[in-house]
Amino acid sequence: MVLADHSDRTRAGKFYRDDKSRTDGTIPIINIDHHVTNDRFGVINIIQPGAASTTEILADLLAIWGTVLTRDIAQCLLAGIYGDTLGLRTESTTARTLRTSADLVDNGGNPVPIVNALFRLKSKSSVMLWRAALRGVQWTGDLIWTELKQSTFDEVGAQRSEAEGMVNFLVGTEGSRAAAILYETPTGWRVSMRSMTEDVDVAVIARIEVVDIPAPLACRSRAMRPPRRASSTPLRK
Ligand SMILES: [Mn+2]
Repeated sequence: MVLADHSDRTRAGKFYRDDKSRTDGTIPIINIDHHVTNDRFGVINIIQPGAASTTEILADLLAIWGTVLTRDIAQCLLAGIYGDTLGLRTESTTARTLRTSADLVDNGGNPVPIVNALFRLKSKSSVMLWRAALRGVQWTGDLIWTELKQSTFDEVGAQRSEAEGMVNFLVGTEGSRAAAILYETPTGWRVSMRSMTEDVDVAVIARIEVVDIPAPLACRSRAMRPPRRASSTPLRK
């Protein structure tokens, strides 16, 4: 079994939760990933933290294996790169990412439908959800944050996944050094955090990127505390 872009077994989500023996190694796992945090759970581990996306690694592997790139394969790999690099815009995007993307376009890949599907088209419920989130934006020091109540999701008929990208949108705000979105869940609050500045410990941020907070109100102020070094110095321009 090949698991791609899984930093650990639990990332297989429902497939992992429904039957943990599926990923316990009884079936040998080939683990292909680019997360620096990958815990090497496979019998074969192909981990390249320098790659901007796992599909960048897959493109190289397919070339090594002599696989003929069909238009469909090229399109899927290109979509993986665009998805993980927000359209070749993240810091993780390297010359290799751009060369691989160009090779995939040479093989019939087309960025236009990918950009439309991933970054342009959005549902009405998404827009209404974002409206609610932006109305509730607050600052705690250099931390910009907002919260989304379950009732808001219910009112606009939005899924949790429709709030994805909001934290990246907020972290691009001038004067912010970290951004957080608090989500109300049936069991408490869940926080998603991002930082764009180099002097905020990215590894710490990555570890707390998604944290479940069991008690609703008691822990909210704790969750809202900015990352340790985030409040000590002003934002570098
Ligand atoms: Mn990835």
